[in-house]
Amino acid sequence: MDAQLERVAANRGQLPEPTLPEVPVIGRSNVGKSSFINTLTGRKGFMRVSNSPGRTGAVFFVNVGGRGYVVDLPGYGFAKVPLPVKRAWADLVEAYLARAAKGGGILLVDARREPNEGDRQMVSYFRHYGRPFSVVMTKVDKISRGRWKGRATAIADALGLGADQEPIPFSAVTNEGAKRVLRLIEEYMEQTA
Ligand SMILES: Nc1nc2c(ncn2[C@@H]2O[C@H](COP(=O)(O)OP(=O)(O)OP(=O)(O)O)[C@@H](O)[C@H]2O)c(=O)[nH]1
Ligand SMILES: [Mg+2]
Repeated sequence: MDAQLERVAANRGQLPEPTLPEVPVIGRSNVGKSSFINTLTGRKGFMRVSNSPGRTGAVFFVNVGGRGYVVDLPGYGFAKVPLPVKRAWADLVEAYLARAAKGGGILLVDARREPNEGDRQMVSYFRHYGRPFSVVMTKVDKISRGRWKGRATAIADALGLGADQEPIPFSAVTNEGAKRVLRLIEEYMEQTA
């Protein structure tokens, strides 16, 4: 994926007016959002990967070949972040999602964990704003392949996903799922409604 970091918004006032389609990448802190984007670009150091979780506190707009943006959003739910910071990030994510941008979203969920309230909130945001979305199950290299299907079903049930929304297995370590996700992003960037 041909990618350039074009803009960083640290608060709602810095969010640009929507122009091209946008594909937001969203999920719990430490779920692997930045690693996910790095895998797709084929550049390990492209987005900063946190050694300690809860580090990406801004919205990053990555221009993909002039066709649209992949957007890295702050992770939610990291306990050690002070409450005022959490509120500021939640405000930023809400302001981001309330913009009239077009394009589908990607919700990342750790293959080993049960979806939480934050994940369910994101599903309801996507539905509320009429944005199509897919769920990607990250870090599948940490569990045996034989468990993928069962985890995908459990995650889909916990999030109330439709039958056509089975979570996509993904790993930034093995590149599992990368091709499928690249196709999905292209599709989402072609969407104009
Ligand atoms: N084994 C394995 N580890 C991963 C994978 N993806 C990410 N990680 C690790 O998980 C940790 C968090 O990854 P990040 O990409 O920074 O996660 P993030 O969602 O961007 O985190 P925040 O920006 O802090 O919300 C890092 O230690 C990564 O190396 C994966 O597919 N497999
Ligand atoms: Mg990050």
